[in-house]
This record gives sequence, structure tokens and C-alpha cells, in this order.
Amino acid sequence: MQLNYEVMQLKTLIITICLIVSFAARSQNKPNVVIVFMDNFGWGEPGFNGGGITRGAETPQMDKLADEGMRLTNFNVEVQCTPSRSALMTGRYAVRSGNSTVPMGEGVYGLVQWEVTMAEMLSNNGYATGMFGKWHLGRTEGRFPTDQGFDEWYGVPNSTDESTYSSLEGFDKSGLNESYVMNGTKGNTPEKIRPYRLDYRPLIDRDLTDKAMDFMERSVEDKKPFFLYLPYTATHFPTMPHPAFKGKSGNGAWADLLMQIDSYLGELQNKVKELGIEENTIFVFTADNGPEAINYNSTNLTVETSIQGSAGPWRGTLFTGFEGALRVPFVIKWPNVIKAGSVSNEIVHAMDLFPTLANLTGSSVPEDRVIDGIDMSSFFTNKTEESGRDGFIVYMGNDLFGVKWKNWKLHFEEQEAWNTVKNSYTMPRLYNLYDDPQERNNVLFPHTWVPKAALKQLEEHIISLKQNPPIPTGQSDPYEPK
Ligand SMILES: [Ca+2]
Repeated sequence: MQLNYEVMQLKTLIITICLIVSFAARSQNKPNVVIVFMDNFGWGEPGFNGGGITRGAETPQMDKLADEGMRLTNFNVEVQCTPSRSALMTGRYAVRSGNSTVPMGEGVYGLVQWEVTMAEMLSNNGYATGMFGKWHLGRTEGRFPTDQGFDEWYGVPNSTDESTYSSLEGFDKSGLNESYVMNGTKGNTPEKIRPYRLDYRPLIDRDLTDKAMDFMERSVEDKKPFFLYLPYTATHFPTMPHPAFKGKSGNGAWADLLMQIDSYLGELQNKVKELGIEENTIFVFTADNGPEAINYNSTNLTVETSIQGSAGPWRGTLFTGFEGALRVPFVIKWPNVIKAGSVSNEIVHAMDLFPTLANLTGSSVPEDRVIDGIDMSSFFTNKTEESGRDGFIVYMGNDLFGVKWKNWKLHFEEQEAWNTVKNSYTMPRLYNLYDDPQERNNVLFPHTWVPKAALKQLEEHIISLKQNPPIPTGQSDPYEPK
């Protein structure tokens, strides 16, 4: 009898524990989402892709994240800041949203109100949404992150080259407005905090990290699932390490900067652990486009503020159609759901994160518009080995540069770097990426079957653009498709 009584007690205890565990699992049904988004950060920079020590500084935190998550070697983006961020936020090719190229003029640009961003998608599902860093999707009234689903934002509306302006001859007499660091909350016009100048340039990412950690803390206190979007600035020109890291590696400013961003990534991961939310947090580390390529002789800034980034084995830098522009480092971690230490060379595009995260968080994808992204939740959670994406269209600005399909690249146009001439070809050039990661040897003949297979997606894309005309660049609000 005594034994039976103890067994009964044990059973009751087990049932109680099961109930507590299942309640905890239910109450945490919506996983937090963190996206750490580097700027102009090439495939070859992190240790997990062969960078790190070969670039002058180890990246133990990036490498640890890769060990704990899934690493993609064929994660692709658009090749400039603005289009890449547009595609990430909307799940749509940037050409659809009128954001194919970085804005050069002073006029209205960015996302119209009609677009549904990742922040709006998650906000509609009860998420707290915070963004800390560079937006580059509009810098006029109604176009700030806090107009596009973010509850709060601290950062810069445009890009970081603008931090040099007040130091450059002639700017003060131009009549142009300086760029400001801004702070805003949903429903209010963001306030200007300070001019974005070279004095603050090395310091900003420290502040972004602190504010990001504070946002996570507050969201956990409020018992709200959160979306943290952290588009860092440090690795974009001018690349200036924080004083705490300047000279630390002994291997130059870029290696100092690698140490810095790796250290910040470690702080973020530790914060997630400390808050007890590691198992309920999807943590993504990636970048907007391939590496910077600043020719030292073409600028009056110094070697200290300019870097030649690394795309690893791939050809090209940002503003080209080559793999170096398109493929960026990528890791996604979600303990017990995404297989730790897994690696895949399946093709994935930044646009795919929108529907994939929608599925993983139980959020809704808008049905009244074309979404180019593919829901890859089965792929990310190891239910299938295939991503479901065979390829995508390669734009460079408004120009259709080519098509990627499986291990093949078909190029109609090419340019070597952001500041070189563009070559157009009457017959497209074809590269086999397995044989030729540098995209030098045109093998169109005898592989003329490849265009037949590869161009199907381009035909579909062109028909889709005809049926759903893109939003014009510079379109003002309000906008509704006709
Ligand atoms: Ca960029």
C-alpha cells in the first residue's frame, strides 16, 4: 500500500509538472524575433565563413551563433541598401515598391503607407516592435519607421556616408540639410536628437546595442512578444571603430571593428539568455548587401575610414550583380526548433523572411498584393531539405542584370563595381557557380539549355509586373493600386 501511495504521489507530481510545462509553452506561443542586420558586410567576413582571423580578428560570437543555429551559405539579398531593406521589410522585390535604388536626390522616397512591413505584420499580431539603427526607406513626414509599424525607433533615416558631410568642403554653403540622429514613437513625428557627424559616427552602434537590450528588457517585463530590428551602421563607410576597440586588435581599423561588432553580438545573446527567453527567441544575423569597395585614391578620407570588404570566394562588391553582392552571411537560431550546427546551400532570399516569420509567429501575410517571398518554415524547421526556391531575378538599381537559377547565373548586364561602366550583352553570359565562383568563364555554349530553364521565372516576373504595375519611385501618399 505504501508503495502504491508513493506511486500515486509521483503520478500527481508528474501530471502537475506536465500541466505547468504545457501552460508555459502555451503562454510563450509567440516567439520573439531578433534581426541583427549588418550594413555592407560581405560573405567572407565572419569566422564561420572563413573570415574572422583571416581578416585580423576572431569572431567567436558569430561562430558560436552558427554552432547553435542554422547557417545558410546561399542567402541572397538585393545589391544596394535601400532595395535590400525594402525587400526584407515587405517580402516583395524592391522594384514593386519603387525602391530599386538608393535615393540620390532630396525628394520623397521610401515606402508608401500602403505597404505592409514586417513590423506591421508582427505588430498586428500583438508584438512590441522596436528598431534601432539605419532605416533608408524614407526620411520625410509619414515615411519614418514609426509610420511603418515600429512602436519605437532610434537611429538615422538615411545612410552613414552622410555623417561625413559637415566635414567636407562646400557642404555648409550648399543650403542642404544635415542628417540627424532621430528618436521616435508610433504616431508621433520623430525628434532630431543630434546632427549625425564624424564625432558620433564611431559611437552610434554602442548606443544602438544599449537601446536594443533595454527594449528587450522592457518587452519581457511587459510580457509581450517582441520584434527587435537592429540594422547596425558600423561596417558601412566611414568605418570607424568605437574608442573602446580602436587599436585593440593590433591589426588595423577593420579588425578592430570586427572585434567590436562581434562583442556587441555577444552582449545581445547574453541578454537574451539572462532574460530567460533564449528558447523562445528566433535570432537572425545577416546583412543588407555584399562588401564595401572604396578606392582609397578616390576619396579624401583616409585608409582608417575606408575598407576593402571581403566576399570570400565570390566575385564582386555591392552595386554589382555578382555573387559577392548578392550572397551575405546568414545564421538563424531557435533552440529545439531549428537544428543546431546545421548548414545548407539551398537558395534563400531576404524576401522569404516575411512569409516565413509570419508562419513561425502565427501572423498574417496580406492577401491583396503580390508577395514574392516564399514561406520556408518547413525548411527552417528541418521538415524538408529543400528551401522551395530555385532562383530569383537580379536587379542592379532599375536595371535587370540577370537571373540566378540553381547553380547557374545568366547575366544580361554586368559592372565591376559601383563606380565603373556598365556592359550590356547581346547574348547573355552564363556562369556555373560550382565550377566558377568568380563568374569569369562564360559557358553559354554548349549549355544553351540553361536559359530555357532559368528564364521561366523571369517570364513569370515580367507578366506579374504587367498585371500589378510597380509603385512609381517617389510616389507620394496616399497611394492605392489602380
Ligand atoms: Ca548597405
